[in-house]
Amino acid sequence: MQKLIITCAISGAEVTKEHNPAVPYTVEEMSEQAALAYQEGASIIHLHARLDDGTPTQSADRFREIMEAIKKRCPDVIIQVSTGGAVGMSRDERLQPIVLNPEMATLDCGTLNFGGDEIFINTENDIIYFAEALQSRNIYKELECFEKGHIDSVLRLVKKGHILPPLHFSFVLGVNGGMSGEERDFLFLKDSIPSNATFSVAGIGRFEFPLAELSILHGGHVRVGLEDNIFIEKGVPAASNGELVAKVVKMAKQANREIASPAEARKILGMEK
Ligand code: KMH
Ligand code: ZN
Repeated sequence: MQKLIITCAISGAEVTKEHNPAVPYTVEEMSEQAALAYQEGASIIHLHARLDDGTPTQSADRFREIMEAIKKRCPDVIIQVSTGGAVGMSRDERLQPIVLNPEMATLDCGTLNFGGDEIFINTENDIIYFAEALQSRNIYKELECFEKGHIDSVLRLVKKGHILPPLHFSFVLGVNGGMSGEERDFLFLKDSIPSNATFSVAGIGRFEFPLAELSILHGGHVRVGLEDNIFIEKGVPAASNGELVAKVVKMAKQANREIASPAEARKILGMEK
């Protein structure tokens, strides 16, 4: 089996310090949380930017500051910029950080309810627009799929030539409004992608660790982090992103799965240009 690539989603756009005080907002906090995750075994940092008061922003200047601070502490880590941003942002607002030519970025592959009145909009034309923007800059895409229909959309757009390989999927399961994160959901998605594609799984809330375990056993990769889940175990807030990563590393060891370094992750995902 391939070595395990661990992504850490350190902050997100929705979770706040009221949920867990370790959620980073400032440049210093972002780089500190990224370093803790990296030291424990994360090779990819999934990055949203926030202002010092926690407001989500897609400002390229803010991303630049955070990325430079992270690279100072962990020079070889892969930074995966979010182009999802926060619900309600326009296409071009969301795409701002790609002017920095990050190594990797997310490509959200369909619309879904996001709880309450929120809708995270990704129309077919949005997906094509984002794919072309990333591909024209040679930025590696992680295909974020929140349900099976999103995978089908990707495969249609691959056939039409809008989305180019390599295909690396992220199944984000357990969002309030998206597909649940039970074992059968995971197996259905895993079996729905081409056999030469790679995938990672991000379980939201209580699905984080059960899905991590399944992905480890089935040859997939794993994303954890405070964006997705704020507890290290039921009712116990995680002290840091590092603690969440360390728990996955322990699970991987028990399953005899080695952890990929950033260089190994680049090879596994076919990122070398
Ligand atoms: N914050 C969500 C609305 C991504 O990073 O690409 C979107 C999101 C997905 O987190
Ligand atoms: Zn995100």
